[in-house]
Amino acid sequence: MNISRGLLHPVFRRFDFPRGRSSLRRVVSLMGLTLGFAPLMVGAQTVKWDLAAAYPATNFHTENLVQFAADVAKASGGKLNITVHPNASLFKAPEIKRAVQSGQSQLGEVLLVNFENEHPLFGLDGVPFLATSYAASRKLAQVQQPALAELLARQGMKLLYTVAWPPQGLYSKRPVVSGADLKGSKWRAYSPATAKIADLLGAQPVTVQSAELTQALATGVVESFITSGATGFDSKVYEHVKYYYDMHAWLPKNAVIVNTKSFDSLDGASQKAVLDAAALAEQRGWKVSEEKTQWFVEQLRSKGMEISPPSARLTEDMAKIGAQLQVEWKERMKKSNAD
Ligand code: PCA
Repeated sequence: MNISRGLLHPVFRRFDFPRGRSSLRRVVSLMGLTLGFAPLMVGAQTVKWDLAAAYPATNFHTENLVQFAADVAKASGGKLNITVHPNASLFKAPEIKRAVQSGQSQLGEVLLVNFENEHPLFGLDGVPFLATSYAASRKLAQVQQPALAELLARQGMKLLYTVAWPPQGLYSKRPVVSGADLKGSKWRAYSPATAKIADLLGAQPVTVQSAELTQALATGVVESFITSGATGFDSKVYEHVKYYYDMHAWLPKNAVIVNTKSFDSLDGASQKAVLDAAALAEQRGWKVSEEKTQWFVEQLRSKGMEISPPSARLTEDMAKIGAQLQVEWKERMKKSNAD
């Protein structure tokens, strides 16, 4: 628990506290005991939490997190102070979930599909062509929510909210008319499923997190990939990539999670502040995601990219791959239910 010096009783402020939290706490509790100020101290505590995020500060998910933190601060009367750490500055994207689980960061935002190898449920919204519109994606999210919350609860975390990324399309340095055009291409993957797609296309997958995508393009490590218009825009991919095929292949979700012990340690009013702010953030996030989808694509066009729907041949080739991944996902899910 952090004790904010600014909130201490004026009597304490005159003292020069030794550095370090534990010694500070010792001094404060000693003084509280001696002077009988203990109840005052409890009321004056500010809880400080970190929220590890993987996307840039200007990304719409991150802006939503910052608003969420501001709502929590306000509703808790300044008692719960959340600092959002964007762009994988606190933990790298694939490490955030474990950091929250272990309490190294009380809160985190994760890309669910990153954890598909741990449990197929995490990969559901990354199954190609299963849910390709916002309406379908919201339905899928509702179906997925209880099982996801339960799975995370078993791991010591609480699911606060999820928000979809805009629909995923194909970026390529070279024109792509059919799946065969991607053979041998250096393909950026962000999840097990996107790596599998590369394998099925005969491309060469390399896993690169969003925070490193710009650099991977600049150094020629990557030539093609699937992601949203949002990440294409955030990562200025138009500086290196010419073609975008608006495939609407799936809408993966970010989930905001909190360490259960941290959450349980809050007083009731602060818990309510977190849950209320989370419900608002979920609504706001989905709305902004949908509203900005076309805007992102227009930005790519205005920066010189050629935007087009996939050809009939490419659609067919990708549909085949999607069908295979759907079958494999179901098999893995059956197996995990049997375990
Ligand atoms: N952007 C993230 C995940 C999905 C998306 O649209 C990324 O490319 O890493």
